[in-house]
Amino acid sequence: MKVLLLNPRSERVKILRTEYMPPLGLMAIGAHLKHKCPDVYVEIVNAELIPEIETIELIERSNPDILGITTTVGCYRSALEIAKIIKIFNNNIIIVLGGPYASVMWKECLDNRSYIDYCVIGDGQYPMEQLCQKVSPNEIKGIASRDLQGTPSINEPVIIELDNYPDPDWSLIDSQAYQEGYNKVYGNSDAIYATISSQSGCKWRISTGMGCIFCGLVRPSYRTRSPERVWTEIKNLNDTYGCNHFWEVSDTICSSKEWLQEFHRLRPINNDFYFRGYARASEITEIMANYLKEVGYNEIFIGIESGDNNILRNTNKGSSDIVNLRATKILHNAGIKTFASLVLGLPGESIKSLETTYRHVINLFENGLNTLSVCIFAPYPGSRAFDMIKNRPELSDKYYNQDTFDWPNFSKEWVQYFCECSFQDIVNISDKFNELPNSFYEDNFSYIDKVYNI
Ligand code: B12
Ligand code: SF4
Repeated sequence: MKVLLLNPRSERVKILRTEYMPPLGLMAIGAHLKHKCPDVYVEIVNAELIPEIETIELIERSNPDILGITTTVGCYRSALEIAKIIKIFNNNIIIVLGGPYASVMWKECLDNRSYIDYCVIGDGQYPMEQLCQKVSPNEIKGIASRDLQGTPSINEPVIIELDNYPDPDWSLIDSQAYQEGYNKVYGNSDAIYATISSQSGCKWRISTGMGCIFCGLVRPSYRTRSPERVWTEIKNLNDTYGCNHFWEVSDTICSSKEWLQEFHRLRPINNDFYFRGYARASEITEIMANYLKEVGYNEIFIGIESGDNNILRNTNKGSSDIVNLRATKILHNAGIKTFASLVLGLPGESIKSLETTYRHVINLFENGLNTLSVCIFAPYPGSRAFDMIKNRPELSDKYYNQDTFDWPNFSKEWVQYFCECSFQDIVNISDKFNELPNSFYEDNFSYIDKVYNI
């Protein structure tokens, strides 16, 4: 049995960080399959790193029994296009989609795309193991399939403790290729870099039922790996590849004070590892910043989103201008860089709120903020905002059962119905942010000019 796991090519013109962020989810599934099904041959292909035509040739040459493709909002149509070509090439290849997009859009996907056999919701490890063991899909938890009438239905996933999974398998990728991508961006020859994930889920999203209104990551529970396991993974990556800089991709690293305290307590005596990762502003206290610093964190990403408290309330962000400022000052005093991101066009956005946000950002820069990224809001599947726009009476027929979207247009419609300014006002102010030093525009709207045959 052969399984090929594919990270499809991004549909955007420029995606930050793709050249050095390996597909950790696929490496985790690959590790699990190698551990549980030793007879299964697993390979990972990252279409971001090879010319488009070669991806198809590689898959056809491999001719796997199962093709598993990861999906996000940035590569779903690329995933479908490859799946369709491969299904025509060999109808017997089982095609499975997983990842954040398919986890939410499984019903629409199975309704509209006959060449997709199954969608996996949430963790891919056990569903893929069971598919390899030829368990009937309608008995596999976490799989969505079609019934005899062709109607999609889902077998709800079970929540598995993260320590029950093996660490992602780095031997399945060419780690050197990602290191070269990292050096190209950071030019830091001392840094041998890896990504790790120690936690899954966000307490804020779970406790409030929806989290931030724009959040497209549906995870039913907050889970952590044990701090011992994470340090062991770090030391293994250091022993095997010399890794010393780690990008921690958990949704927020400060969700649990107890976890961070224990991770801090177990740090190596001569700790010369460096980390960067994500946190919520409201979770940053002096104590947490001190733990982070002593563990080796030198940069924290914070979604500040807006500087206007009404907008932050409408967004259910659970923070305020004061909280953002406090977090920036605390991190600065602890010697940790702050990388803040803004989202323009959140519910209720107006020229006044955009100006308030601009002043807030200037204040943050004066108080220790290091870098700012700015993007214009696009309501993605899995978020409350996506449901709000899709279910708008004027639009519900248009978007009924649709699995692909014209995102720039979708964003414009969002602004029309949920903001108090025009799309052009938002574009104008984003240009003004872009002129600030250490600020850059994260372009959500420039897509590769291509018609997808899906
Ligand atoms: C690292 C990261 C990236 C890296 C990706 C590197 C890579 N090749 O994987 C980079 C920086 C390139 C990136 C880019 C983008 N990202 Co990103 N990214 C993340 C982040 C922070 C971590 C992902 C990760 O590694 N998690 C850890 C692993 C272990 O979990 P996992 O990937 O979810 O995989 C598990 C399951 O999802 C499932 N699974 C995954 N794939 C598959 C495939 C199969 C076949 C199966 C069965 C199961 C399965 O099993 C895995 C193991 O349990 C997540 C947020 C998060 N905390 O997860 C956002 C996230 C995935 N990104 C997101 C977005 C929006 C983007 C961009 C569109 C951003 C932009 N403005 O351009 C681009 C799109 C890129 C693209 N090509 O599609 C969204 C996706 C939302 C959605 N509904 O689609 C997320 C969820 C952030 C969020 N909170 O909204 N991203
Ligand atoms: S955007 Fe971040 S803080 Fe907000 S609900 Fe999602 S993971 Fe949690």
